[in-house]
Amino acid sequence: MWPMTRTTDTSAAAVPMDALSTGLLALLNEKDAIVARILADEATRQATTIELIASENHVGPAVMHTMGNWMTNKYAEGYPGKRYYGGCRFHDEIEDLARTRACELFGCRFANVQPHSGASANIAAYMAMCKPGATILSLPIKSGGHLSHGLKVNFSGTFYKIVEYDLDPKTETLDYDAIQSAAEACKPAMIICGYSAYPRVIDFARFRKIADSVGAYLLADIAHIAGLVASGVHPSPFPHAHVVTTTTHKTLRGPRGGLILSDDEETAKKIDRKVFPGSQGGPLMHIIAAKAVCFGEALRPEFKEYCRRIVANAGALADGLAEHGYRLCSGGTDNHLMLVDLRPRSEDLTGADAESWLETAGIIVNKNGIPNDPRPPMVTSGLRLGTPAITTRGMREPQMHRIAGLIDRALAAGGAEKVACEVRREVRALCTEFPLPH
Ligand code: DSN
Repeated sequence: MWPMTRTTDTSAAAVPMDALSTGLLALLNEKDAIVARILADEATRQATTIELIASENHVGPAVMHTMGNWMTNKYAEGYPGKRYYGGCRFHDEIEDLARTRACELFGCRFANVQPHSGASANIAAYMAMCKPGATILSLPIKSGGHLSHGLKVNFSGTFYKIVEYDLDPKTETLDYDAIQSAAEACKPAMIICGYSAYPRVIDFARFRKIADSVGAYLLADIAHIAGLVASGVHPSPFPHAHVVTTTTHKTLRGPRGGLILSDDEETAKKIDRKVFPGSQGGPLMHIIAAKAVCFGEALRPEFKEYCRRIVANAGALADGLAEHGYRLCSGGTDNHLMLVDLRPRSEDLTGADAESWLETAGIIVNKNGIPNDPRPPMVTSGLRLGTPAITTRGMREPQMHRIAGLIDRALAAGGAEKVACEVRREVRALCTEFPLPH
């Protein structure tokens, strides 16, 4: 069995840990005890809390430990076979492997695995598809879009003319007819679909029709749903999108990083040039190695089952919360996340309070604006919850109903310490029953 490591958080349960992690902490204890202590505390925090942030996950030991490898020592600017540095033979091999696996996983012809993040992927993809100042049609962050889809203070809002489409205010879902009209009115160079807080299926084919009708490119940012797309649990943006961007660390359960996919050779060439030298220097080859491991894991049949369970768990958690009187925006969820309107349970309850009270109880969430939220983004009337991380722990529908009950108990108590401690104890017990991958 794995050795048990007790950290400086003496209130925490002993945390099951794989041998390499235990070895790392022992090494760091000798070389840098301060960092060792901080990392051990974080490992304990993750092991003993319920992670419901929709964009987070727990990587397995293979991905985790591949991130710290020899390839971090190397500059490999350029691409396989065309590098600006010597000594890149194995970097070529690993990058080719990652690209090939990514293409197999997403059913496309070209992959650029070098973007450091989802935002970096978007920067390069926008540069490849649009000239500065071009019009981009996208969903604003307040309605579920991402900051790199056009927020004024972001590069996207600075260098492009952003026109917004919005959700249908009644159904809180995408209104494709309205998007068509918006596209006809503004004639964008590019339309962005794919979101950070949208709980429903995206009709990529419909988006492509809209894009074609006005001569626009279609970019699908599938950062949140990448795992679901790869496993066929959500429809694929291919062959509809001209370019697809994603992160690798959400439902895909890989290292923190970005990825750009495409099907057309000319587009792929433009994208490669805009990643390097357009917007990045040396690729993080150690992370690209971990991306290859992640794609290899996602190609296995058990990953498909994992993604099916993510969605089933999200449905069960949403049902559980609805039974306790919370309102699910759009009426529920089809994917890994849900937006919870707290007001029907208690008019005064804000997302900020809920986030803080739940953290005290060991349940980690993020406050999130709901469509047409009257409260500002740092307060909000809602929470965004997701099930990728708790599904990784092996939790199933019965645990989702239990977690919905724990959330309600902590929130109904208005942050009262006694109740938070009781819930915290139950959270610890659940976490012990369903340990992190090790
Ligand atoms: N910040 C991420 C999220 O939480 O959805 C998106 O990049």
